[in-house]
Order: sequence, then C-alpha cells, then structure tokens
Amino acid sequence: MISKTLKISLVLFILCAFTSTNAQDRKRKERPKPEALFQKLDTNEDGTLSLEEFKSKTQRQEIKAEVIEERFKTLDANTDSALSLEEFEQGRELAKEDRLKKHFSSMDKNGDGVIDFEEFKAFNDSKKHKRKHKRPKD
Ligand SMILES: [Ca+2]
Ligand SMILES: [Ca+2]
Repeated sequence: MISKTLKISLVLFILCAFTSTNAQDRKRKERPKPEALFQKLDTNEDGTLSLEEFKSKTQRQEIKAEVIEERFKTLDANTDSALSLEEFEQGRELAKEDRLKKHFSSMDKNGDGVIDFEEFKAFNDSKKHKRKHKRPKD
C-alpha cells in the first residue's frame, strides 16, 4: 500500500514539475498581457490600482509625479480614485492610439492628413540622424 501511494505521489510530482515548466515556457513566448501587468501592479491584490500602485510602475520610467497623477485621472473613468482592470486596459488602448496619432502627425509635416513619400523619407532620415547623434545622458 505504501509503495503504491509513493508511486502515485511521484507521478503527481513529475506531472506538476512538467506542467509548471510548460507554463513558464508559454509565459516566455507570450507578450505580457494587460491582465498580467495589472496583477503585478496590484500589490495589495484588491483588484484595483490605487494611485500609489500606479506610481510604483511609472516612477521606474522616471516620469514626473504630476504627469503620473494626470495619467491616473485620465484612466480613472468613474473617478473613484482606483483603476479597475477595465479602466487600465482602456487606458492602454487609448495610449496606443494616441502614440500612433502623434507618430502620424509628426510624419505629416504639411498636415494634410496623408503621409506622402517625401514626408516618409524625411521621417526616416530624421530617425537615422537621431540615431547617429545620440545625446549623452545627463
Ligand atoms: Ca490595489
Ligand atoms: Ca475607477
């Protein structure tokens, strides 16, 4: 009887080890999901992000406190001073859109709503230029 239980637990152990390595592999391949990031930021695990929790992430990127608070307010759609996962995801989508729009308008030099070849070329040249003349960190 004992050996049988031992065998079963051994099998279970191997199975567990196998599934956990599998999960790790999957994690490495997948891009971080907003849910995962949200959970990481939600240090007290109450399902919402407080301003403090939100700051802890953004401060690592050396963003000014006022900017972070401004961002937090923008994301906090129902103004309860906490970010739900929904608000957090929505914000990320909006930020993506915003970045795209800014990117587009920075390329669209004459502001006619389309990027012609000259504008596209100029943009690529300026990118090359920036890379060559990297400013040293102060
Ligand atoms: Ca929280
Ligand atoms: Ca909220």
